[in-house]
Amino acid sequence: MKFNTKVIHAGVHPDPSTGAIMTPIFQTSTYVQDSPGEHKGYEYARTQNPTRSVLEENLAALENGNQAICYGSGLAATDAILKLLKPGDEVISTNDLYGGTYRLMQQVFGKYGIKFKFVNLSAGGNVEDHITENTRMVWIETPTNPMLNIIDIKAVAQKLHGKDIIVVADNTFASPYLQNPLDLGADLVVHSATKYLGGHSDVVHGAVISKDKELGDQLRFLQNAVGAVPGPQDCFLILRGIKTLHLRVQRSCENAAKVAAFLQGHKAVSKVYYPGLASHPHHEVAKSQMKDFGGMVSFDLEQNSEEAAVKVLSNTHLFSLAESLGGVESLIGHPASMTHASIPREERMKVGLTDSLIRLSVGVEDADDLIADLDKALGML
Ligand code: P1T
Repeated sequence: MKFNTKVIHAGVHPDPSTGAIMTPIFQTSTYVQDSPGEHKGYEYARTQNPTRSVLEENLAALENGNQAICYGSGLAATDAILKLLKPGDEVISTNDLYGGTYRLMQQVFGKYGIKFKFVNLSAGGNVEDHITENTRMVWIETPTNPMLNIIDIKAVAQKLHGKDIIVVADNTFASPYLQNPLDLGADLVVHSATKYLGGHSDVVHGAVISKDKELGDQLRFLQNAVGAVPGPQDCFLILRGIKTLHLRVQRSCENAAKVAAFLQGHKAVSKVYYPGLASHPHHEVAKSQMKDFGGMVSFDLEQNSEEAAVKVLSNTHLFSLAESLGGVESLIGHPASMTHASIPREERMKVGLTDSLIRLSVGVEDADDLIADLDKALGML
């Protein structure tokens, strides 16, 4: 089955009892058994839920994985993966990543004796320079949030081949429509399904997709043992969102390319970060591992102050000022004070995350209207 068919059909079958074409929301906490241990495959809804099972089968197919395991948020999915580790283990992570992931690693798992090294893995990266005998995981986010750096997943995975190191790729910014990290050598893919998978800014959700059965089984155990499971209604919403994933992401990419080109030619803008621009330092890597370049664009201002950024953010109307991304509507954000506020200023400045950096999630509206909205706001400077 090709991708555009999988989004609609993989794992999804009409309900056998009614013929309902949409997967029902199984709003139940438990299942009646004929006698102890004699049941229809479902015992308790933390352990199994049929709406969730359909979504998990669909997601495994979209990422070409062996199994998918769903959680109540993207960070709950990240938490589950980090729980595969034990005290003393080390993780090599990209130095430019979602602020909440950084916070979870440093402020939560750091307390349990797990050590994180945040390094520049852009393009090929020198991951091998950072490996010690305790390294057990490499955490890749690509494109990165919010600087839109690209990490060469295949190059990193090849360097780790044969070593007892789990390669994780956060595929939230690309979505499985644009990039399939398991095909490039990653062991696990993590998604904040809140974003492109859901696509309508109405649900918080997360998923991990595993290629290796043993790793998948360990995560399945953790899903039940820890219990950060999503509700069935949320699983239904993600399933419904996925049905138009290919159409939405395609339009977002087209719009983002136009917006990036406009910003590049604007005198108030000093830098545009978009992997689709030929001037992007990792454009060739992006071209080789992604189908298109995504709907996220960041840019910096000639007037490099927070006040200038706030002026722009406060004067757009179609771009709504909000955290999150990947919905049909366009959003604008200020990473330094919003999504990445938990990263110390000196750390974020090292990767170019300045006080004047602005991040856009380009939606599926008309590109001309979006550009006119930005033009007006930038004209206020
Ligand atoms: O918000 P949640 O569903 O828990 O997902 C966390 C997460 C994980 N990975 C990446 C790359 C993310 O961007 C996020 C969430 N990010 C935002 C809310 C944001 O505005 O960047």
